[in-house]
This record gives sequence, C-alpha cells and structure tokens, in this order.
Amino acid sequence: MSRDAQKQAAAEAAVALVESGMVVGLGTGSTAAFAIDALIRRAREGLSIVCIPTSERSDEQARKGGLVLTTLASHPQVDVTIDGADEIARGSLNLIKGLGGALLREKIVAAATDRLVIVADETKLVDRLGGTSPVPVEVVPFGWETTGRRIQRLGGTPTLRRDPSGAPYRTDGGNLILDCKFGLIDDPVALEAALAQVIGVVETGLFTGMTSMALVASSTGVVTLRRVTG
Ligand code: A5P
Repeated sequence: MSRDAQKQAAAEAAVALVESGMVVGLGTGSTAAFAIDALIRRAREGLSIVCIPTSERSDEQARKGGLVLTTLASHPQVDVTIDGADEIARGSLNLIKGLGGALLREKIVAAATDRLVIVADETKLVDRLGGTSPVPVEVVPFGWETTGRRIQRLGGTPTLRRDPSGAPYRTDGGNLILDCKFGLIDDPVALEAALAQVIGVVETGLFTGMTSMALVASSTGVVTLRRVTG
C-alpha cells in the first residue's frame, strides 16, 4: 500500500464515523484532504452535515465539492473534527501540527470539538514528540526576531519559514511561522504552556490533551488508537 493509499484509508475510516446532523470540522493537509473528498462523496449520497474548514485551502476544496459550510459563530460546538498531524505520540496522542501552515484555525476548531479524530499513516506515530518534526510556532510579524530570541531561551532553535519563492511564509491570518527545533520533548504540556506565554506568539503546533482518537494506517490496515489518560 502506498503512503497516499494509507492516508486515504485512515481518512475513509474517520469519515465512516460521521452521521447526518453533525457539525464537522475540516482539517488541513494532504491526509485531511482525503477526508474532505470522502465527505463530499458521502454528502452527494445523502449525508446531511455542516462543516467548518480550518484553512482557506480546505474551505476552497469543500466549497468546490458542494459541502455546506458554517462558522463557529453559528455553530460554536463541533461534533467531530477530522485532521492530520505531523507527529502523534503513542499513548497520550499529543501532537505536533502545523507543518502545512494551518495550526491556528486548526487549534481553534479542535478546542471547540467534542471528538478530535486524527488521521495519519504510520510514519507519524512516535514514542516522543520532537524527534523528527520542529514545533511550528505562529508569531506576529512585528518584532518576530525578538520573539524568536525568547523562544531560544526556552531551548528552541527557531527558523523562519519561507515559501518557495524565498519570501517569508504567511499564514491565513497574515502571521509568520517559526519552525522551532527542540529535539525530543520531555514535557509537551509544559512546553506548550511556556510557548503560549511568550509575547509575540499567536499559537503553537503542540496540541496536548485534545485528541480523542487516532486512526493510523499501515500496509496491514487501519488501527484505532485511543488516548491513554492519567
Ligand atoms: C496543517 O498545517 C497541519 O497541521 C497538518 O495537519 C499536518 O501538517 C499533517 O499534514 P499531512 O496530512 O499533509 O501530513
């Protein structure tokens, strides 16, 4: 099974959990895009849902496919959000997200969601966060260098993300992203809290204590992982 086929299998398994009448958060990224395609197909077959996209990209895909969109203003409680991740920690199901550039809206929607379902191929599963992925941190453009120095004091090595033309990458909110290498992270909850206190930081790609379930695909099929608490 190719990696794309695995992503699609995980996405299809998550979309099977969606029922008519639900408010559904639409994640961002290549795996979430498979889920949006599957929702479009099911909506054409009669599934009646309203959706809240977490990025301009997902908004466009959903609109083109004819999904009915809504907002958090109209629907403050989201039943289920299906989203991808860059790293998923076994057990806690804490995440690193945002390599695709959409972490702020993703976290706002996730925080309003009853069941955050993460879909991924098996390469995303790790014992400890931070081994392969930096932590994307969305910062306001004003004084970003100073914000970066504050992040360095927390042990991170920030790099300003650039788009393919070499210009600083801009998020949907017009902000910048600092990809911050921390190495293996001992305490993601503490790091998320510490980063949130840094002046100039808008949001971080550490998502702790939010995931209800992860559907992880390998060549042998899709495994359901539930968060282990305590
Ligand atoms: C979007 O910014 C991210 O949070 C994505 O959810 C994450 O990067 C996973 O993307 P892929 O499914 O494309 O790997």
